[in-house]
Amino acid sequence: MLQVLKIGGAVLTEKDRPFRLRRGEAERIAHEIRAALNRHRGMKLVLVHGGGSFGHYVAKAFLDNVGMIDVEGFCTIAGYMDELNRAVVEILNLYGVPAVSVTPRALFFLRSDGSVEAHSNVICKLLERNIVPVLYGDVVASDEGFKILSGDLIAWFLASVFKADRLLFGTAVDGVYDRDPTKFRDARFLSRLSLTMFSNRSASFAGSVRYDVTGGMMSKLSYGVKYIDSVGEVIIFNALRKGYVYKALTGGRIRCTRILP
Ligand code: IP8
Repeated sequence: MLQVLKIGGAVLTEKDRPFRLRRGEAERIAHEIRAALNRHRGMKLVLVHGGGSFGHYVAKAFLDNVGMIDVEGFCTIAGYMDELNRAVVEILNLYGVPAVSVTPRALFFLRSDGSVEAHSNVICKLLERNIVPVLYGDVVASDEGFKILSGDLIAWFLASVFKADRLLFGTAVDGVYDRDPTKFRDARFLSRLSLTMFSNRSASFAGSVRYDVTGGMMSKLSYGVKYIDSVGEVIIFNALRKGYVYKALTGGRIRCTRILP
């Protein structure tokens, strides 16, 4: 069984304080991942994490001040993402997860039409050896200079290339609502959402932060339209709820939104 788990930056970092890891959450999640690997010995797992108050914060500063990601922006954002990734991988290793960092900017190229080119074979070789590759939202070369490649897109892309049995998005909210629940008290929680039915106006998301440069929940859903047919189960759930990462990885019952073709 192969699973791709994306953990959002809002789960792993303090969204209102730049460059702050939520160490307690990262440790709990690492512990839950180890427990899930113990339960299902043959499980292959790809981890992807978001940029949170590391990558998004710095990328926004460059986009606001320079209007683009120039060479300095590329190197600076890369540095902060590496720092976050280093901390995450260290915690995973501490809890016994055989995790290694895989730097997306060394494998991925973003074309101007939004499609992705990648050397995903390397990741395949790691999975065959029971390693847990840890990728992350990153800055990458594109045919229009440098661009931000969201961890969500990486997760969809790899889940589709590897025909993953499950693609799990661990976010800081329970899933998708028909309207923003922080603004509308009658917002309805969607336990299932069909991407064919999905329209950019009908679904909204609580918890997107001011400096999120990759578009939060809306992008997460729209990236999926291209890839969903080659992925098994796709679930958006709240990774801040204790035990949910473990349950999601082991097929337990959780409050979540199931994404359907
Ligand atoms: O949080 C964005 O990744 P995401 C990464 O998965 C950067 O969208 C560098 C802002």
